[in-house]
Amino acid sequence: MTDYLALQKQRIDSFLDGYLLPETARPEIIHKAVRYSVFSGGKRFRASLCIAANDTFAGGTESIIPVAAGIELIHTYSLIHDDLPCMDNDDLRRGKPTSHKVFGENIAVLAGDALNALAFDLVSSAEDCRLVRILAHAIGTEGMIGGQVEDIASNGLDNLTEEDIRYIHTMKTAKLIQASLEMGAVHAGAALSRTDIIREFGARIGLAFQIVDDILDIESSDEVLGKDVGSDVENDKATYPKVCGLDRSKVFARAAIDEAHRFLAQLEEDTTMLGELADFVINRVN
Ligand code: GRG
Repeated sequence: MTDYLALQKQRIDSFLDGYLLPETARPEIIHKAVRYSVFSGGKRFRASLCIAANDTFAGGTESIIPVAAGIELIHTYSLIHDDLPCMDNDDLRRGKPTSHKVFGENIAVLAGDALNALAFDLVSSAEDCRLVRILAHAIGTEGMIGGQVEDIASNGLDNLTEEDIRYIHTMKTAKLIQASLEMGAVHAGAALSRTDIIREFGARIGLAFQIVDDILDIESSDEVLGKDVGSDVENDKATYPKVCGLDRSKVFARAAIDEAHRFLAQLEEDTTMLGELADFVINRVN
């Protein structure tokens, strides 16, 4: 699995290197900031899901790469904005100083905004407005932004229910992961009945991904994670371990991955890679 992720990362990074303007383009600071965050690391997990879903139904078409790269630009945008002083106020991301620490808050905001615009440029280049709409819905008020709003409002609260935390994680994280898979399947021309199964699969692995993120914030180290471990606890963030305890959080993550596998089993296509990506979610260390 790590080989597969490394290969997709290389394809995405090499495409983005050619697509993004050079650091010397005017105004230099914004192009430096965009490149700094895009090439600061990252597993390219969402892009890999998009490619794997596409390949499950269509078999290796290169035209998925701009679409998958666009999704990674949205993800990078969300990380830059999530780290801002007005959000989580984090100093470290992917083992490096966060964008606002290097370029200042104003440029970090604009770098995120620029990545959003560039992402839609890339996704729309596939000339299929269904892809644009799936992405727009996933990151709007009924998706990532909605989740982030509730996440912020939940800081410091002690009366969150399991339903609340499931909602926040589904919106904040799972929607983009689900959209990555759906976009891959739609691009490949998968039948609606197949795309529906992929959406159900994506919802489960997306939820598990954020639960595992919460767990790693407690059990990992700064070196392995590339960010400040324990910051969720320190900032009294809404997390699964806070609401359900560490052991039950692990049970919920496992159950979500098991459910995801049950959805995959409904497909007739070869789903080996999607299954391995689901297992990666629960086994990952960073
Ligand atoms: C960009 C639409 C938009 C909204 C901004 C800030 C914000 C609203 C939303 C934050 C969403 C967020 C940061 C969720 C966290 C998701 C998460 C688990 C990130 C880490 O993902 P990895 O592990 O990171 O895939 P790498 O570094 O590997 O790319």
